[in-house]
Amino acid sequence: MYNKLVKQVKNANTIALFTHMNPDADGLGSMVVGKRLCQFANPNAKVDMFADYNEKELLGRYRYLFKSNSHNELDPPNFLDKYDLCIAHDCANEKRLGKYLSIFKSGKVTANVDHHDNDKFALLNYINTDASSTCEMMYDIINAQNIEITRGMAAILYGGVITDTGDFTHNCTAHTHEMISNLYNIANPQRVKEIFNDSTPEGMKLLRACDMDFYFDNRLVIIKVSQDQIRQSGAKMRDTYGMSDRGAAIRRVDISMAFVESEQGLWHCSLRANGDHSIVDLARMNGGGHSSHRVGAFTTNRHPDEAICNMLPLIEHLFERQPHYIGKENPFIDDQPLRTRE
Ligand SMILES: [Mn+2]
Repeated sequence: MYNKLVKQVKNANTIALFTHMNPDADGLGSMVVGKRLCQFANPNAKVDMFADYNEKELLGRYRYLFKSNSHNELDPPNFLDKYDLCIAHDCANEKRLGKYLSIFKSGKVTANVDHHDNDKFALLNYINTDASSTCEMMYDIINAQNIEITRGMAAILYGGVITDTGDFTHNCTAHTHEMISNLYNIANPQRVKEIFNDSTPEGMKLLRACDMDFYFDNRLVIIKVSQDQIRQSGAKMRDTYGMSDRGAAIRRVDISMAFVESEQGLWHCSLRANGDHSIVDLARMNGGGHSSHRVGAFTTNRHPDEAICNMLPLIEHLFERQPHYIGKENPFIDDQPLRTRE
């Protein structure tokens, strides 16, 4: 399936790798693994990595993904105007490339590896919306190429999956768990979790300080985090990651929305749905995207209250069409007699 891409890597003298702006563990991780794969397939190629990020934010746990714990490997000063091959990782659309979009577009050949509902903005598009993460797709590429997974790569792939799935709470399939089972003993999962641990004292203060409101008999939770609240708690933007997962973990909640104000005054909303509920239409009506019916996001310049007002009729309709999920089945009890395997 990835043969065309591998052929392009082998033929390219210069390769540029990209991930989305303000990248996360999956975006950066899949790109770093991508670099190792490119260097293996084509040892003579020049391979550069680009990510449009806010320096302050990234100078945290993500530095571990790079040699000598620094981001020096990113955004090289001596980059080229044109690359033979440009590959985007974990980018749902070309806007997500931020200030590096023009370099990406300069590529003689462009490629796109992603697990979101994707615009297919490249020449070669590898989109798998069933994958938990782009790291899961990199794992499939590694296997398709019959390459042995190193300790470092295993840790990166493991980290990408746990962060993109909220510690295996959403977007996981049997294949995801199969991959994790193959990585687990080589990845040092305990240390990976320590590095990507989301909780800080300031983050917990922020959780206490932010607005959290419940509607529709607790079926909808809306969390709002303003820049003032972030500042007053001494928290960082990364302390706001995973807020929507926290909302979705609350009993009776069908849909969780977390609005976080950016330093530029925009509001980024991440959406989560439980059961068979879907956030797809809510993300779409606000010009956002989704990686599954349970996970999506959008960014708006309107105040959350205004955005919420606009969404209320649709939310009401969603809840009317689909009542609150109350499981009747007891998954722990069965009547099957035991027997030995054939
Ligand atoms: Mn991802």
